[in-house]
Amino acid sequence: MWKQQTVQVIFPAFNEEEGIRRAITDFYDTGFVDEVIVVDNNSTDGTREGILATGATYLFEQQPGYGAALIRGLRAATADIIVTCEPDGTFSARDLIKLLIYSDDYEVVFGTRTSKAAIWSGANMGWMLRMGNVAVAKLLEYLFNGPCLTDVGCTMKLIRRNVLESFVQQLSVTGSHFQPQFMIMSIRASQKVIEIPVEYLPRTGVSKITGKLGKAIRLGMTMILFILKTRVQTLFQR
Ligand SMILES: Nc1nc2c(ncn2[C@@H]2O[C@H](COP(=O)(O)OP(=O)(O)OP(=O)(O)O)[C@@H](O)[C@H]2O)c(=O)[nH]1
Ligand SMILES: [Mg+2]
Repeated sequence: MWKQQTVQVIFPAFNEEEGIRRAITDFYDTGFVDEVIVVDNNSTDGTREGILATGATYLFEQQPGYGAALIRGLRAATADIIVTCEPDGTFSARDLIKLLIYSDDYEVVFGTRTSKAAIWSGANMGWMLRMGNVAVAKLLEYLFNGPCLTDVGCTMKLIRRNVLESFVQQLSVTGSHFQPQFMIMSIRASQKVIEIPVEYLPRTGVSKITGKLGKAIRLGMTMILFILKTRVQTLFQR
């Protein structure tokens, strides 16, 4: 609960047995979280058992993909304030408080993992990944007249339910380039969007998306094409 408003945290999880329990308890331990919802995306390790051993709500999404898991969780959300994050040890539950403080004045708060001082030693945010994220974020910012943006891959975000409800059924990107669609829809749905730095830590468990540079570059290109295509589509919508 944050100032009489309910708070839910959503985790997408694909084979995250190493970090899942700790991530769930860390968020509950902040004292502000009413419910952690974990969307298990066909995990074949002990993720399911890990979730069930905690007080978190277990959801299952059969369609593979980072976006598919997040969309399932976002559509199930009922709280006043909804926070998305990852249960892989890369985010700090303490940062929830930073997002909540901003939620007093903003409807949507994006985290950014590219602030140099907040990147921990050993975190997967080397120069290439950092600059790539900033560059693609700037493209999105300029084409959609957004707030200052420096990250297109950060899962740690906060959104108020009234804003989320205005576009949640239109979310369609089930793959790893889900975040640009979420960001574009948020910017188009609300004037009160802001990005703030969050801590970025080394991962526990195995990386599924940006752990390999080749994969990260391919994802960056997919995001650029998605942003350009969406901008062209919006020209015809007005
Ligand atoms: N790749 C992938 N991730 C999924 C899927 N379903 C849920 N996830 C979760 O989505 C989150 C993002 O995947 P990560 O492997 O952490 O990718 P990343 O955050 O880009 O990179 P690292 O954290 O550095 O490994 C994790 O919490 C995954 O467990 C899926 O089908 N595919
Ligand atoms: Mg991750």
